[in-house]
Amino acid sequence: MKNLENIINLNEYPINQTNSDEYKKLIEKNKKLLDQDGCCVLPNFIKTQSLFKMKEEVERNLKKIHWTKDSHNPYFTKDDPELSKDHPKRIFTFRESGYLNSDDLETNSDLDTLYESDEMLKFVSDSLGVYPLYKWADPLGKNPYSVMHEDHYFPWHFDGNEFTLSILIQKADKGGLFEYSPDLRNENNENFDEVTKVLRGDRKTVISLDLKPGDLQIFKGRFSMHRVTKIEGKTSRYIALPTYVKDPYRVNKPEHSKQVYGKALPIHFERNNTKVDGLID
Ligand SMILES: O=C(O)CCC(=O)C(=O)O
Ligand SMILES: [Fe+2]
Repeated sequence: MKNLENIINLNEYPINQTNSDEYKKLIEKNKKLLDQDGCCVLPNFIKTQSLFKMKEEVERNLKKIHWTKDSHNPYFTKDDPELSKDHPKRIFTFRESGYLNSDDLETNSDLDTLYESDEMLKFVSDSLGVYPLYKWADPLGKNPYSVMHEDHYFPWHFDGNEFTLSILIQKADKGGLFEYSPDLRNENNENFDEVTKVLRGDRKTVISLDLKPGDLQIFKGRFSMHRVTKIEGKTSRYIALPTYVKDPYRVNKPEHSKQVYGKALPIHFERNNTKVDGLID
């Protein structure tokens, strides 16, 4: 268990003692929240000293960040003029935000150590009740930092991977809230009508979270459409995004990777035809 005790608040969250009653209780609680709300938030999961190291890692590497100013539909696909104008694949919203991609993390970074640990994988798998669960093979998207400055906005979308953790590192003065519509689509139903409603501003199914630095959130990014509201004020928002998947081989589609992480690598083209779950992207 390499250094995990320096990163995670193991007293409160004994993810390294999977036979303990505390661990079992924790899993029960997470499962209940994930079933009820489509997400669970674990306050103070990350130790303050590690949070500080993560913040410094982001700030040391600001020059490597890939910035995007572009318009996206919720699936990160190209426009499809064959479809009617009000189809959600044709509803594009402007995004401005940046990523420190996973291949630009520092060696032995706390974020990498946490992500690569077997304890974390087991904990997420048990919390979701998904077996087997894998770390993502995508070299860019597997555990990046997302960085947003003043006025940046990350519009409604679905992720390419099934499950995402988020660890807020630095909070914006105002705005920068994570909002999601739980389980809006599933493997058998894209639910275009409801997706369109949320894109048009319907708030009926939307939950807004005011995460705190050090909180760990587990959510189902491929099924719950989500966004980050506009950043207000001078303080930038930093968040770490470790990801987990059902298929250890599949990676993002090249177009999705280009739109989100700024580039596509040979692996994205080589694995482009991997059978997926039937959802658009
Ligand atoms: O920054 C967040 O809270 C979520 C970011 C996100 O949805 C993504 O990077 O795909
Ligand atoms: Fe996302």
